[in-house]
Amino acid sequence: MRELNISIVGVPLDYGQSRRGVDMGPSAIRYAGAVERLKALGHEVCDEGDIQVSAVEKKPNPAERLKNLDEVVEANEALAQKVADIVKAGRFPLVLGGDHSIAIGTLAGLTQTYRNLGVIWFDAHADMNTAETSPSGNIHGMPLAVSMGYGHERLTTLFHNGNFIQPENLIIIGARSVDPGERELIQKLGITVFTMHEIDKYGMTAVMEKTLDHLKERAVDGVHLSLDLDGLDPLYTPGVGTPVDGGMTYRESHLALEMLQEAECITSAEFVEVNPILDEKNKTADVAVTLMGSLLGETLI
Ligand code: HAR
Ligand code: MN
Ligand code: MN
Ligand code: MN
Repeated sequence: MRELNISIVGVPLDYGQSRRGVDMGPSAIRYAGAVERLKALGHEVCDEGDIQVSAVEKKPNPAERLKNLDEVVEANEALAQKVADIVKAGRFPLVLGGDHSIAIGTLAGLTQTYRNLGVIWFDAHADMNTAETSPSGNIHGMPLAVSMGYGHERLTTLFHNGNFIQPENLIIIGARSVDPGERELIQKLGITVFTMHEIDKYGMTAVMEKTLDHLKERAVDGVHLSLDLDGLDPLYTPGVGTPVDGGMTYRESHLALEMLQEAECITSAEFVEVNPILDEKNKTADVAVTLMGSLLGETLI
């Protein structure tokens, strides 16, 4: 097993969507024992605390197409800087959300160093809307589009050097709720998506083998795992803001992450959308931490 120097960064941001509470995700994940679990695996772990998020609750402005754009930009700029510094220090960034809009900052920070980054996106959703296609105006439905250079200018230029994620380097796993505009962009860019249909049909083992082969062919210089807890079925992770039935099981998701661990390819990760207010006894944060264990070295025997 690789022994890593892990830097944990919390991002208590809930402005990328409309349900309050996901800002408590980092606390819930820490409470579920993330640091202890990773240390027990032999990693050196430094909890770097939380990115500061504006606490001002302003009234929603219906004229604004993108909800809370200023707040989302501000937090993501700070996150991008932090992640860039962690990578430059030779450490492994482990980001705790917060809603999925924080992937904008994480990826902007990573691409300061990685020139051909691979991204594995576990999610019920494609998160590939733009201001024009979004049915909600929620920025957590947009981070993948932004990271490939599509979307509101303030988001695509955030802490950026123009080094976007290549569409060929992205793999989405677990999708089952995709909007019409997202589908169009997926087809236009030729994104690899393993929906629940492919997982049902071929099994998770084959899906992960194809994922790993694809990233190898692309000769990526790093692989980021962005794991939205709503990728799992809400039976296992009820504490998320936008649950969608028919998701990955507990064992399927663990198998996937165990295979990533065996391949020793992951260079950064984030766990997002844990909402303790909607959860049952911190179950979703507990699952997040067990998944971190599988990703970072735990074996059953
Ligand atoms: N696609 C819908 C939208 O854009 C819902 C997005 C929900 N996204 C997340 N992150 N929970 O995956 O509003
Ligand atoms: Mn808040
Ligand atoms: Mn998401
Ligand atoms: Mn999602």
